[in-house]
Amino acid sequence: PVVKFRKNYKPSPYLIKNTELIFQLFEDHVLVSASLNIESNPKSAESVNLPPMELDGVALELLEISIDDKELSDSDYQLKQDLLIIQPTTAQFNLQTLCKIYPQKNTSLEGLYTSGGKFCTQCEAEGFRKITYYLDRPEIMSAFSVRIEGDQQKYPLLLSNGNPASRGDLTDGRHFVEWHDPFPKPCYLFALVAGDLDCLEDEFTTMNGRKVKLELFVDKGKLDQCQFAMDSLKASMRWDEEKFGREYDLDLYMVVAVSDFNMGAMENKGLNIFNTKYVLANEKTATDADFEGVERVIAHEYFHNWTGNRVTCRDWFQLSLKEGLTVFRDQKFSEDMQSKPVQRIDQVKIIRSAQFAEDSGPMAHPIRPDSYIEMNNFYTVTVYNKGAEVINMMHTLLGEAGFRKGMDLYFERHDGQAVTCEDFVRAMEEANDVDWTQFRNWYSQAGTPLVNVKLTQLGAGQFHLDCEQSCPPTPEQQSKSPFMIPIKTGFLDAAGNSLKFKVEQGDWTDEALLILTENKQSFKIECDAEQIIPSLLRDFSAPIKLAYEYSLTQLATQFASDPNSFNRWDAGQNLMSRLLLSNSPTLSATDKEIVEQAFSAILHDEQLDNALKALAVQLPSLNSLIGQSDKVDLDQLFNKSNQLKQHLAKSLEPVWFSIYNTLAGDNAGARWLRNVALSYLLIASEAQYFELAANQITHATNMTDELAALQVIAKSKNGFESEYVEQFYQKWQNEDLVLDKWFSAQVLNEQDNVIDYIRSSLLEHEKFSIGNPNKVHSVISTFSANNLVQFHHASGAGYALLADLVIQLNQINPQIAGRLATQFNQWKKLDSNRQTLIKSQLSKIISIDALSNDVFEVVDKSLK
Ligand code: HT7
Ligand code: ZN
Repeated sequence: PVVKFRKNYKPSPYLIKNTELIFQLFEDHVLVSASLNIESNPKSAESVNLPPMELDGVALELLEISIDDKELSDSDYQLKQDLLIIQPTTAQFNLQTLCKIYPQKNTSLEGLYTSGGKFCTQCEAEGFRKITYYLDRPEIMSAFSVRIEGDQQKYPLLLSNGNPASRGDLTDGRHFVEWHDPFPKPCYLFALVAGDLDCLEDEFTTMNGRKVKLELFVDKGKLDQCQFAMDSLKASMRWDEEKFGREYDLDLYMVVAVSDFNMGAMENKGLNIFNTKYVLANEKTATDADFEGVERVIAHEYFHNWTGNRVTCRDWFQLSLKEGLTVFRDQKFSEDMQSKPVQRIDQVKIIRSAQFAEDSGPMAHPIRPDSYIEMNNFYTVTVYNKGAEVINMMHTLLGEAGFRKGMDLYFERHDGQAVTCEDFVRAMEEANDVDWTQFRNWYSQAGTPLVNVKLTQLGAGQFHLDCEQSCPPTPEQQSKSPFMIPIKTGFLDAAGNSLKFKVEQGDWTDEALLILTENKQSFKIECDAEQIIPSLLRDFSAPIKLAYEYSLTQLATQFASDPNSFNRWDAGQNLMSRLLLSNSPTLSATDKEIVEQAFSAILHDEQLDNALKALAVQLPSLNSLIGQSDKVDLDQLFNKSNQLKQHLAKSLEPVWFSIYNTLAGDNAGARWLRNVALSYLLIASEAQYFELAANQITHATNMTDELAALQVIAKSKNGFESEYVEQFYQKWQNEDLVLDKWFSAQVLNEQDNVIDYIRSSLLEHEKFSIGNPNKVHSVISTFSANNLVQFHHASGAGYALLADLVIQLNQINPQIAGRLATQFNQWKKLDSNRQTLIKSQLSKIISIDALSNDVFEVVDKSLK
């Protein structure tokens, strides 16, 4: 495997000005003709000498090749592993190729493939090279014209990017459509879809009065699950106009939903392709969380039209330029559409459970990576979510108006270009006249900074807040320079009331942004109170770990009354994490009581909304506890977390019962809290409360309640044999996305026979398909990421299951196999028995024949 380095970037010696493609679709193959107008690149020093031109191509059968209409002989070109090499003789020429490809056999779901009888594409990051020979790198921006020919009956719809230019009939029952995209684009944004689909049509009038046709294509019979996605699309289009002044630029916006898809969705220009999971939703089939997912992903792909498509990445090391920024934009959109603190808590949970883990594991990388073997392995929570946190810090530092000024300048300067993260930072800096030399460390350094904070009282009303930052070594980066860290801070009195204070010589305030730039820094605080409780890192103002020695009472006070909703939730998490991660093997009675009382106060707080209550009374996830630790005693952690859940379930049983019985589940927050109550009741006594769940699954009128009941039933002692689990299957066996939920609910059962059950029943089930990433995710990723008790079973059976699936998928779908393999990445934090077991599975994987680059890169780094 070849490692690519960011520092070795060189501009391409050649450009492709125009790309004309003809696709002839047949039942077992596709013919692709390409006509490329090529020019030497004036920005490349080498190009004056007309060096050999290397075009990328993978699994292509080259049938014809000519330059300027003259057919090349065998000696005029070279076919090497994944490359076609030609020797240009002029600075401008036209290259024509004809290739044969086999999309029906393409299980990698990259390039052109088939899903449910239709043709579709996925070209990001490097999938276009599986379609035709090309300069498959994002800085090559070309104007595309595409003609698609296929059987009229099987493929009445023939779609590509841009606007339809012409269509007509051919012989043998075939027809064609031609498309032209007026915006030059990198080939990773190319898309083609051919099939027979239903369409939901709508229209959007832009801020300048232009009419845009909106078309949402789904499998036949699914139109009743489309309206929410369409509404979300229109809301996103309006939001981007209002918040960022960005208008849609084509006359047509199409979204196609397919079942077999490696990620959530893809922002191809004018023709988004989506995983059905992020399009199809109605009350009966989708949960409240699913609706939020649809809204978020529809928005994310739409926002890419400006942050990604109009301004794209120069090279793949710059991925966070478009992804971090677009995640930031979809997060702000969701905050405006839903509850802001609830959204922020969800965002932070992802950072703490998945990103902190990545940052402390073998795959740690800066948001702008320095090297990669397989680019697909770098679509990570670091590039996406930490990338969004870095943008969020800019937003915090500059304020809404300053941030907008920077965005405007970025678009003004770079519209139509392929640029770098540096270009983005510079636009922000120059629009606001600030110097962000140090801020750039967030782009170049991996790892999660830790800030230790201490408060000392100097005299009456005079305090010092001493901060010390450090960042642990990560692969390839042993020592780190200090980061610029904005810490949003307030102070509370012992009763939890917000206090006025002054920082240094500043004005009296009840909230301040402390900006840490040194390794050690001290802030002088004036505050007219005896005892003050700092409320630090409000709204998670930086992606760091912060340590402050709160007493348990102080945390309980903050949990009860911090005016910052995020910090209020966080204090509860902090309180529980402290107890669960302490060295002591069990929880003391006082520990349990402190949490019980804190929960009781939250649940009886009439001002607090139900969604925040639901969040506040859930224990920190095991993943976030592991993600935050350097070493972890899993057995002790599982034990203590069970003890705490049992205690809270039992001691607050009447409260859970009353919530369950009195709360009308007529909105998402209420349904959530009521279902949390149900899960506590089943922990308190399965025998006593099983009937509630049985009754709920039988009479539920929406999927949120139906699934919540299924989850507790499937988790119960006789979960696998339960008639309700079987009834759920019978009811939903033809609804693919609901079946994914059915699979997932079962793999969360924590009893010892779950692994056998997964192997013998679920993986062998007629509705399970190893080629479908949603199914693999429902069963294997859900099991290994969310059933930690069984995944980490001391026998090693959970590890063997995951390794077997990685090996099975290695050839079928390397991208998914690589992603699955990352589930082993936390192994160095575990005890030596588990370390040995995982290491032996990793060694087994790395020694198999024909190991893909995707899996090799992950496993090799993990073993180092
Ligand atoms: N920009 C896209 C990233 C992507 C992808 C999507 C689908 C299948 C494979 C993929 N590889 C990379 C998705 C996004 O961030 O919007
Ligand atoms: Zn994206």
